[in-house]
Amino acid sequence: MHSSIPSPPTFAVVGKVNAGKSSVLATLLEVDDDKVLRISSIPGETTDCQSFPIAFDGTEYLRFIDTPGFSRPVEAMQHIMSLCPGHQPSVETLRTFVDHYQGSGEFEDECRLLSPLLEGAGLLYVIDPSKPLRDSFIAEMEILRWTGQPRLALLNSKGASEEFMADWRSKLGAYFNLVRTFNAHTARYDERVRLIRSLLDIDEMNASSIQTVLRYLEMEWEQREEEASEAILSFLERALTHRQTATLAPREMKIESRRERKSQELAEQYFQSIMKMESRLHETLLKLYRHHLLTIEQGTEEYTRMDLFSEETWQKWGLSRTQLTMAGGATGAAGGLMVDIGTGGMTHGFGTLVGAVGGAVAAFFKGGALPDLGFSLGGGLKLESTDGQALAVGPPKSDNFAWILLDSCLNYYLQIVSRTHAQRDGVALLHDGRSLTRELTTEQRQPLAKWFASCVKGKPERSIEPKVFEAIHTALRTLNGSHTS
Ligand SMILES: Nc1nc2c(ncn2[C@@H]2O[C@H](COP(=O)(O)OP(=O)(O)OP(=O)(O)O)[C@@H](O)[C@H]2O)c(=O)[nH]1
Ligand SMILES: [Mg+2]
Repeated sequence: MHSSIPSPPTFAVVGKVNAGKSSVLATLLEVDDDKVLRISSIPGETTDCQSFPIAFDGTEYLRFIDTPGFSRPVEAMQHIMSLCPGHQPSVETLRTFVDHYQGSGEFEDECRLLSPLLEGAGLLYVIDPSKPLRDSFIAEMEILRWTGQPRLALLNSKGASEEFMADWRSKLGAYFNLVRTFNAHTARYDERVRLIRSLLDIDEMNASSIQTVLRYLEMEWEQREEEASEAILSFLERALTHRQTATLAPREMKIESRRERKSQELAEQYFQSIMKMESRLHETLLKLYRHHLLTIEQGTEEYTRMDLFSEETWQKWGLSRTQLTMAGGATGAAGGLMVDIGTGGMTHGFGTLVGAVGGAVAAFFKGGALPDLGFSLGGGLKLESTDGQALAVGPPKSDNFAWILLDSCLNYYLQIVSRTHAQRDGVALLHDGRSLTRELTTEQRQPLAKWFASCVKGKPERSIEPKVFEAIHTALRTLNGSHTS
């Protein structure tokens, strides 16, 4: 016997060319780089076996191997059977077949994909059950059964058709120890973990390594959730305490049109600053979840029609009046951007509510050019003819501004963790219009409301920060399906 059990436990991903083998691995291992793991609609893209170790702290606990697909399974099966007339082929027959054809130019793909199996690797057989079950698949399954290795069949449906599913299921049971579904284009964290947990059922011998991997994966994922919560919390603090300031010369202050223009410029800069902060948060989240191809486009068509003053906006993206009241965050502020004059913006002593900034807010979410702002600086404005005065803008005086920001964080977070690494089209994510702050519980909202109010005043209340962190963390865990309450 020249077989040696590879260490660590190894699983080869096998199947027909173009079945989605590399895609399954890309999603499972969160690899979105074509240079590392190539995915292509052209069949025969993977031509060599490629190893993907799962290692923690320098120790490898598990290994996956991407293999070229079967290209001539029926002929290969016939050749293998001809090597042992009257008997069922064994692993030794397969070895003879590989030894014979390896390097010959014939059955190259079959030899390559069988090699790790002959060295003791278990196998994940990827099939697309939206395709009919043909003889060539039966040949593949026979050959794989002859390896005698632990075998898991993975249904990776590329199409919507369920027409052949029953056919597949009835056959697979005879050839594989276990059948699981795993969609490379939709599987999220919990499904990835479930797939690795399935390996326990087909390979009891390696239970301890597989358990270790599961423990590490869970720890690592929790760490990411915590880091993401921290990033969202600090974004919210930065955004809500932000004031855009400028100094106006006394003579400029006296001319109403200058003041208005300056205020308008400041409002624009204010929203641009918030957008930059939001964009940095997005970069952090994308990096945390190992997405290098994705980008996020701030704003959507929906937002262009959004008016921060309208009841409809509150109902769609913020909290309802009742929810705000229950959270303890309702002050009755109508909405609008505060322009403070003469105080540097840190107190609202001379504050004036700037009306009609719906357009600016819309543009903030859209990320495009800002429309004209209809500013009104009338009423309660005190001017002093000293050496120049500070003009400060932000944040909008509305109970819901903070909730809308949080909603946007949660919306993008959910989209990021829902995106699989096998999807290589590098799209720009858009806010999909789904409101998630509404799904928070009153217990989660209360500390948030209190803390938001303190941030807006420019004095974030540190004592409630742990509760705020917990609320955000629970929200992310809920979105990941790792927390249910
Ligand atoms: N819609 C959809 N397409 C998928 C899915 N999995 C794979 N594909 C597509 O199927 C094609 C082949 O995917 P690969 O992962 O390269 O398949 P493979 O089995 O590794 O192919 P070879 O290495 O050439 O044998 C690509 O165009 C993928 O985008 C899926 O779950 N859904
Ligand atoms: Mg491939």
